[in-house]
Amino acid sequence: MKNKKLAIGLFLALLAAALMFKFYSNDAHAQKSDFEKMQDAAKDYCASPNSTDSRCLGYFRSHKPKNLQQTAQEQIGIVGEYESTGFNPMEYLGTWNFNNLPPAERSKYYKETKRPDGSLLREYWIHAEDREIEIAPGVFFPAWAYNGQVPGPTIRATEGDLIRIHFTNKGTKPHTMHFHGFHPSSMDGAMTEDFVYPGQGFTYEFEADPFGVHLFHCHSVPLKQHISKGLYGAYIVDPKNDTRPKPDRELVMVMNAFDTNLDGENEIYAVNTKAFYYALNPIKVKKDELVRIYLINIVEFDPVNSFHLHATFFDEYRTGTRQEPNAYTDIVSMAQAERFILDVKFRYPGMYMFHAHVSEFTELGWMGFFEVE
Ligand SMILES: [Cu+2]
Repeated sequence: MKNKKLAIGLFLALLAAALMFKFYSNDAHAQKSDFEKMQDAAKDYCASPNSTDSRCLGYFRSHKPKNLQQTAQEQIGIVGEYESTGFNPMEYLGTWNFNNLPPAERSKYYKETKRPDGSLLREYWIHAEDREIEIAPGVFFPAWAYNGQVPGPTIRATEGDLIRIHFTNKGTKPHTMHFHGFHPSSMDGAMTEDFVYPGQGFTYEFEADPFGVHLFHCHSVPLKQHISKGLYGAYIVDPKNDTRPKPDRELVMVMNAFDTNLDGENEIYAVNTKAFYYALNPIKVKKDELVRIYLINIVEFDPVNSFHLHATFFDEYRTGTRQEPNAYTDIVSMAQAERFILDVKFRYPGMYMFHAHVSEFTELGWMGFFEVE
């Protein structure tokens, strides 16, 4: 298992190093938009044993490979491509209340009913299940998942709405849904008497309050296992009287990680589950548009995670519970379950990296790009 962990680490570190090296060495504030060229170059990086790049020599000395990248991939059977089916991190960014589904399909999971005071009753049908998910190209993880996806479906309401969740447990362990926000103790989903056993269900109901970026997660025990296996999701509450600037784009980003060999440490890190997904598929935004990021850290086992964005600064709204930003910065550090709203504008077109400033996490998958047009 140790070898496998090392091999996965080596491969992911190489991919990160390749992408980062190429990105920095291209002088390329002029060429940054040429993502394909960068990808090609990254593919060749350290691929030749004749390379004189000092960053490659150490690897060649210790591995003597015919082709380092290929060898690293062969060792663990990674072929470098994600399966096209299943969870789509690009779609997840802008999906809440099942708005990615056609109306007939959507109505199976989500329903809005107007209430006398003008607010909405928002009903959700959520279940827990055991599901194998892809977390790096060709690397699968036996997850526990809300509606079969990690993170679970994003729930979004306006302050004062009534939320009703019809939860059923189709998995093999007792699970719950525990929401951050105001609610009575009977809706807390955290005590042993709140556990929903396999085959059973429970209806959670509470008012959406306070506004901000929150989360929900399973609160069954052992808690770290139920969270790290994938039972969590974003819960966004918009202010009733919203005085903030209106965003042109909204993106949900959940920083997560996976303990693939169950040793109590993570082997793969990501934003929205798939390692390096947004490095391989940059997020396209427009210059000067206001991009609002709902950022959540749900990484288990590591006390601190961070989010750093290149070449710009952003307004930071801590927990999103005030309408005035509390900082103007280019990095946030987050303990587990902390969340922030980040309002970002890019001044120049080009390719901009975002990543954990904890370098180990970056090398193990937590790195992506914005492609600004
Ligand atoms: Cu659980």
